[in-house]
Amino acid sequence: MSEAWDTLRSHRQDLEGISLASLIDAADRGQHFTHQLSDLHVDLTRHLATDQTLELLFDLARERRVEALREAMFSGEPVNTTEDRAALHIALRNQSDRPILADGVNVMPEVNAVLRKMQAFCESVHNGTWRGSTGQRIETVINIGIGGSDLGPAMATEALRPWWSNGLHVRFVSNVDPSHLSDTIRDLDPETTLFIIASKTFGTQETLTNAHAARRWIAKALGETAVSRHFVAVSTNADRVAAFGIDTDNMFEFWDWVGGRYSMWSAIGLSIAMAIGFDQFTALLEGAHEMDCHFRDAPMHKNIPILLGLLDCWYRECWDCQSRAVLPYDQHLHRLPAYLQQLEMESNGKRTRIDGSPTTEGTAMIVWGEPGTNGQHSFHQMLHQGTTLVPCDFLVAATPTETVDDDRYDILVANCLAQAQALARGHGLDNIKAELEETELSESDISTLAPQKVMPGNRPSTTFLYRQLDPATLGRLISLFEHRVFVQGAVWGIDSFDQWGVELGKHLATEILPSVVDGSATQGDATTRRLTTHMDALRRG
Ligand code: G6Q
Repeated sequence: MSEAWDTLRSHRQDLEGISLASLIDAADRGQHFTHQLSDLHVDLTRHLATDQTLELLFDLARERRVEALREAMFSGEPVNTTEDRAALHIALRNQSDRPILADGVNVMPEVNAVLRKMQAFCESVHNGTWRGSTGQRIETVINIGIGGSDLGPAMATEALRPWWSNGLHVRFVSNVDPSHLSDTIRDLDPETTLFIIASKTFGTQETLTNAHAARRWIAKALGETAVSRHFVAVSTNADRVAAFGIDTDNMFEFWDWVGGRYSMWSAIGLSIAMAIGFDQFTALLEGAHEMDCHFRDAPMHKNIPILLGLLDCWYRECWDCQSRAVLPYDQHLHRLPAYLQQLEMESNGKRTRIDGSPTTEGTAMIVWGEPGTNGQHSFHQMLHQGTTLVPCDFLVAATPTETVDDDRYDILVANCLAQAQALARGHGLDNIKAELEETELSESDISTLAPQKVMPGNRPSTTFLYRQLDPATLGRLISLFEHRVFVQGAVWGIDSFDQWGVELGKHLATEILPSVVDGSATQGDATTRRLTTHMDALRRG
């Protein structure tokens, strides 16, 4: 029972037939619907929401104790209740050095010590003090990790490609499909390649299997003794790192209070720091910290993560939106949708509340997307005219990260602005008919064609506009998305920091593996056994 939701549902009925165009055109629309943090401008004017909607959403946030839960997270309380852990990714970028307690202990000295160790290691690779076993300088770093130990660093290193320095190249291997590793190392020289094995548990099947394969590649070319110069680890589990054969002096630690998908700010970000240099990695942390302070301190009506999280819940519950599209008009953000898929869907794709009761509202929306303008020549048709309402996130920088000698970048920006406007305002039947009447078409052709061209409009979007996609801006953006997910989870009453839904599949894969290896088809249910039999027949040719 939720009084706030009941009121919001009936408010939604009142908005039936509302015109987004008229909302946008109101003189004071910018007042409560545009927000700024440093150079990050967030435009919410194209949302199906009025000032009253926002007030009712704030009532919902009060009812669900969003601000109190936020404080609990910042204070190191075990907000990951099902695992009895704090979720303190905010400590990893706490540039103020304010003490932050987990289990009553200030974590900042440890956090800062690991950052210093990462810095020293980055510098030693960059300046050639750290070399491969044959004395060659390291030219390529490969991060082997999966899920939270891959998606954040992979997204960020791609996003910050223009900041790559020191001549190092960074690549990522995540999939246990053997082709991922072999495609990644095919053109590389083992003598100049360094592997970072990134795994919180150091027990993940895919990562360890790939790590062993990489180790064989190094050992075959350079001998077993070379392993210590070509492998470092990022983990919370020193025993397993040592058992793999990596000297724990070359292990970068983090802690159980860092969730995998919230870990790119920890030593899991070593690959990012390797690519862009430690100073720029620090700028990334500073940007994130700035957003953390904003999220913690700003009142609800000015709080960007709170506003976005509440609007997400509004669309999910009151407009039956099943998905949200993430549309970066920024090629370097091409891994952002994949990163956000994990952040949002693994955090909030749940059906049970913290207290064990079933949720009564829909939870995580499906997050999907592609960079613009590519998506325009593909799925935007559905965004504009489909029967499903999909709120969209547009992201665009005012200036490109490279010098361009023509108008390609302005074309990109104009397309971004045009898409959001077209979604919101659409194109009505009367105008279309009037346009077609100027052509040679007959009246009957016009009456058939005109309805096909109608763009209903009223389709909501957020525009994130920033000066340039630099490390601090990326830090602000990603921290904003993390806190937006926190707000959604708080409203839905779920634990956003666990992921029990991934366990059954892992367990079954372990059970089924032996019968895939020997072709006996003895494991799994009838369909699995039938498929394993067919697989075996295909393998035998
Ligand atoms: C993230 C999840 C999950 C995790 C991977 C890798 O929040 O917990 O994606 O990051 O399963 O786990 P390891 O880092 O332990 O290898």
